[in-house]
Amino acid sequence: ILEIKTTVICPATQKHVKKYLSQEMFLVEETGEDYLSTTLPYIESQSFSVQWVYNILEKKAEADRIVFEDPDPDTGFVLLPDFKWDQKQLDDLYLTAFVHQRNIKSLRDLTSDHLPLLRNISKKGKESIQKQYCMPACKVRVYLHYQPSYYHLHVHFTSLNYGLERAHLLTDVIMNLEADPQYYQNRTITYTLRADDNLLLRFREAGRC
Ligand code: M7G
Repeated sequence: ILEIKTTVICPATQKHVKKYLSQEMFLVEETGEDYLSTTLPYIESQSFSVQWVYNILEKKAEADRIVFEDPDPDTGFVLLPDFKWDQKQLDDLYLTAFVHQRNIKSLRDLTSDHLPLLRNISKKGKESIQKQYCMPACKVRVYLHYQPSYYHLHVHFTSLNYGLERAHLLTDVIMNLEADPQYYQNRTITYTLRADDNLLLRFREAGRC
């Protein structure tokens, strides 16, 4: 049987349309310094809206879809099915945990101060998925994307059928921060950007790509 899976995005902004058109890719090796001089000013200039995340955290949206919440302002999070998952079958399971703390943009901001938060998400997220979907932890991949599309820290919980592009496994992130509190401020992080990505333009202007 031939199966076709489609994702319908409506309404779609120009940004959505762009995301699904194929584009030449370029590799960026972003040092800690590049982040401060190029990436951070870019993120701040774009004012990417994360209002939809705040709506979820404040129960103004998708409240009925919440699978688990830990309300603690420092270590708490909300876990719910991602838009990419219709919840009809477990082989494409996809949930996302959004942290209650509002000042963590991405993996780059994480230090050893965030270890209690990360350990809490790892433990309670996996337990909730096991309880709700009878999906054992050894069947779930837990990771952060870098660069993310939205700069409010969130963690992906997916079945093993999803690709690993941009993924930084949560267990690795925790171990790296245990070994070096400033690991993600200092480390070079490599990722690809599409030719039409404005961040790539910034790296080109900076002579870094
Ligand atoms: P990302 O790693 O920042 O970006 O993840 P990516 O889409 O490039 O992977 C953000 C995640 O949030 C994605 O998996 C989106 O599908 C998901 N997402 C985006 N929006 C606008 C919503 C939403 O309103 N509700 C839910 N539940 N998930 C969303």
